[in-house]
Parts: sequence; structure tokens; C-alpha cells
Amino acid sequence: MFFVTLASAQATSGAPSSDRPVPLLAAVLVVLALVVAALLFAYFRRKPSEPAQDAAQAALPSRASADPPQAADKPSSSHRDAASVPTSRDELKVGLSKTRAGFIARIAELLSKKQISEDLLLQLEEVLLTADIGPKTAEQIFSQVRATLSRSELKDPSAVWSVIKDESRRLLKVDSPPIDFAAHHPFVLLVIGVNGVGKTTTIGKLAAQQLAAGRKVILAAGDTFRAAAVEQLEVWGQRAGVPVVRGKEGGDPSSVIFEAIKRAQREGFDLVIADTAGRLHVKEQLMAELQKVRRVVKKADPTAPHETWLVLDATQGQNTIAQARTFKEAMEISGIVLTKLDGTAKGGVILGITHELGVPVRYIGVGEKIGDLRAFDAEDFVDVLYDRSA
Ligand SMILES: Nc1nc2c(ncn2[C@@H]2O[C@H](COP(=O)(O)OP(=O)(O)O)[C@@H](O)[C@H]2O)c(=O)[nH]1
Ligand SMILES: [Mg+2]
Repeated sequence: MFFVTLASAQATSGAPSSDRPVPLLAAVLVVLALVVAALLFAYFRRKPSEPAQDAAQAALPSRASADPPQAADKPSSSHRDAASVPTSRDELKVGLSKTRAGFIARIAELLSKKQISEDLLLQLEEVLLTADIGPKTAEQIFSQVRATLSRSELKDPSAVWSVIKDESRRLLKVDSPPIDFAAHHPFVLLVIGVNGVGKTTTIGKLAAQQLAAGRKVILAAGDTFRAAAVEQLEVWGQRAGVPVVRGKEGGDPSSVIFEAIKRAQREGFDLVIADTAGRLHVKEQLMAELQKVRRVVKKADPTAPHETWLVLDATQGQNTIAQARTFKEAMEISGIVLTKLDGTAKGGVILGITHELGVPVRYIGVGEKIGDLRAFDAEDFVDVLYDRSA
């Protein structure tokens, strides 16, 4: 600045034309001053705020500053997680560690004997019956052990272990084609389940995964009964970097979802994921409302919903099976998402769910972060569950 002032003072001082070098020098000084000023400006502007800005942008790719108040108590996560859709068995092993330490460890301990006695087989039956897989499924697995193995094989621990593992795999493999989100434009996915099971969290995680897979995703805030529920979905929308269609508080959930589908049709979205309410205190009302959602969705697109997923919380153990039955009576359910497997030893319930309901598990939740949702693969799941290495 000093140089600029000096130079301009000289330029305007009316120097005679014989002093040519003076204006030339002034021009050089002006250019130099501008360069120095630009460098200083760039230096001081970047230095103090750069790292914080980058981190914030990575965590919230859009509308980062518009976080609703409860954003702080939601799981911390980053958009970058979304790109690394988890597949490794080691990570799954961590997610299933509590279940592995539960009934699986007890079976392993019983079968660690060199030979198995009749008494030990009875203990095995008891372990299965008291595990969270449900009595019906426990009986199924145990009777398979007895039916498959000859008397001599029954004494062989590894043969017994193999039958339990194979039967578990068979129970988990519900015959159903894999999900093809490209089969419809837009693909409409309804997410249902009681309060607190993890619907909104799952929707956020799935939106991030699908966006990373190249799909244009839009969310519908169909849980209109609680303002907090809508805001929570918006937080997840920001995290995942996808728009959220919301209606008025206490408004009609069906019309919000209808609007979202219409907007998706107009604006070329590939996937609409609709959140719904889950109040259970008046069960009939909830079911009637979900049926209405379904009817209204059909008005927007007669082929929709293309999938309806019931979210179940693994920490609730066998209660999930009862919940699933209730929902299945009222709604067509095409898939299950089992959440919170990371926080419970009751993960064996997944066997009971697929066995008793015949509905495939599509995804499992193994944590609160954006990357903690994985596509369910019965082979991987069984291999990890029954993996006897530490
Ligand atoms: N540990 C763990 N927590 C989860 C998982 N999925 C959801 N949650 C938590 O469960 C609570 C309820 O989730 P929310 O999505 O609000 O349930 P909603 O009422 O069904 O929408 C939140 O605190 C989530 O962070 C999961 O897979 N693992
Ligand atoms: Mg919710």
C-alpha cells in the first residue's frame, strides 16, 4: 500500500517530461506492490481457517451451516465414508462380535470336546433353545443335526458344527431375487417399523451408499408426527448429500411421499426412499396409515412401492419376530433390515426372522455411522458368525 501511495503521488506530481525514468519506476513499483499485496492477502486468508473448512465440507457436502439443533447428538460421520461401502469380513466380524461371544461361543465350547456324548447333545439343544434364535428355529436346527448325522458322526464335534452352520445358511437364504434399484425410474422404497428401531438412520446410510453408486436419490420425510423426526431425516440428508421432501408438521404422511415421488418423476431422480411413522400405541391406526401410504403411492406410480422394508432392532431379540408378524399381517413386506447388530449378543435372531417369516434380510446395521450399513450376504454372514478363529 505504501508503494502504491508513493507511486501515485509521484505520478500526479506533474513531473516534467524530461524526467522519463520517474513514471517508469512508479509503474514498476505499482506492479510490485500489487503482487506483494496479493501474496500477503492469499497467505493470511488461507492459514487460520483452512483445515476446519475442509473437514466441515467433507462431513456435510451441502447446506453445512443449516444443521438443525440436534445434529450434535447424532453419530459423527463423514461423507467420505459413503464411498467406502464396507465389504470386508473382518469388519463384519467386529459388528458381530457380541453375538459371536454369546450363543456361538457356547456352542463352540460344547463342541470343543474330542467326542460328543448324548448328555452333551442335550446341552447343545438347551443352548440353542435359550439363544435368541427362537424356539422354533432352535428345534429346526437341532432336529437337523439329529436327522443328518449317523450315530457315529454324532460323536464327531466338527460334523455337528458343520450341520449347524449349513442349516443356518439354509435358513438365512430366503429365495428371492437380488434388489435391482435400476429396475424402475424412479425406484420407490418404503421403510417401515416401530419407533427407535433405526429407520431414519438406515435411510441416511442407504442414501449415501446409493449416491456413491451413482444414483440420484431423494428422501421423503413421511414421519410427520414429530418435528424432530423430520429434522433428523434432514440431518441425514445433509450428511449423505441428498434432498429431503418435507411437509407440514402433523401433516399427512401420504401426501409428503406422494409429493416426493412426483418430484422424482419430474426431476429425474432414480431412487425415492420414504421414511414413515412408527408409533405403536394404537397398532391398528399405524397399520391403517401405512396401508393408506401404500394406496397413495400407487396413485403417483401404479407399479410402486417397488420394495417395502421392515426395519427391526436386533437388540430387541425375539420381540422382533412378533413385530414382524404384526407388520406382515397388514403390509406386503419384501425385505428386512436388521439394525444394531453391533450392540447385542442377540444377533442369532436373524435366523428366526428369516425362518419364521420367509422374508429376505436385505441389509444389516452394524453401527451408528454413515458407513455402518452393509448389504446382507448369507454366505459371508454365516462364515463370520461361525468362524472359530479368534
Ligand atoms: N449401534 C447402532 N445404533 C443404531 C444403528 N442403527 C440405528 N441406531 C441408533 O438407533 C437410534 C434410533 O434410530 P432412528 O433412526 O432414529 O430410529 P427410527 O425411530 O426408527 O427412525 C439412534 O440413536 C441411532 O443412532 C445400528 O446399526 N447400530
Ligand atoms: Mg425416524
